[in-house]
Amino acid sequence: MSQKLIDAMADLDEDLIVSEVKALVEKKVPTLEIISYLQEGMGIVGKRFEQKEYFLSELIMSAELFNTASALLGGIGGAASSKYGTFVMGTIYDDIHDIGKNIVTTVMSSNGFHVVDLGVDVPTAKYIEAIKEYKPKVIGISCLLTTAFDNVKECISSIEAAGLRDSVKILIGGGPVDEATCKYVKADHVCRNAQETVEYAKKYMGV
Ligand code: B12
Repeated sequence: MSQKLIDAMADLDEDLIVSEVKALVEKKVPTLEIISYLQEGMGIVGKRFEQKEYFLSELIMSAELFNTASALLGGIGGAASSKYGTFVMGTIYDDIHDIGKNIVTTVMSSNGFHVVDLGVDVPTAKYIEAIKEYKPKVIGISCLLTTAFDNVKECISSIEAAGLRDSVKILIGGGPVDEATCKYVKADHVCRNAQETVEYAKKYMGV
């Protein structure tokens, strides 16, 4: 547990983030554990933003600091080879958050999945095209904005209307997404982090 890193991220203290990440890497703390501290710090940044203690500039800065810290971690996970099936992933339309999505795609590909990353602000048509083209057994939709929950719901019901719903399991994730959201948008499962995504994707792909 590194309260120091959580606090440094929450306080947007770049020097402390860099030195603490380096110290944890030196101590061979697992990369995903270090990411979880950064994520917890980001959660506090979000709360301070909500309470108007931080403004948009701080949100932007937090994203930059997260990227700086990630760069110190090098490749996340192990060797990349695609021994399992294809995983299609994107951030739903109207939403441009991509830090969590990028962690999930990197960890999935380093765990042996072939990942097709559709990017951010992804329209429904692009998901449908990708399902037809790559025939994945599992897809992922990232959503960080409660205002975009209806977009996820629309996307999933359009996938169903296109006759493709039975062919894919749909995982969702992102800060405010929970079990109730999962039920509301009619996804199959909500994952809290990248490791859980690997586990569920394996389960759904039967590996
Ligand atoms: C950084 C950040 C930004 C950056 C994003 C930069 C980027 N390149 O992504 C910038 C500054 C651009 C930004 C903009 C905005 N943001 Co913002 N942002 C954040 C912040 C602080 C951190 C998000 C983050 O990266 N977390 C770290 C990652 C690692 O965590 P994660 O995304 O949850 O991902 C993990 C898991 O959830 C899971 N996961 C994620 N996705 C998926 C998908 C699948 C399929 C699976 C299985 C798992 C999975 O695995 C990941 C790894 O463990 C959050 C606060 C928070 N607590 O989340 C606010 C937050 C999400 N933002 C918010 C808001 C309001 C906005 C803006 C509307 C602000 C504005 N007024 O303009 C805009 C919206 C822009 C848009 N159209 O998308 C609100 C949303 C509130 C709400 N109820 O919807 C939050 C919650 C802040 C707050 N508390 O008010 N933001």
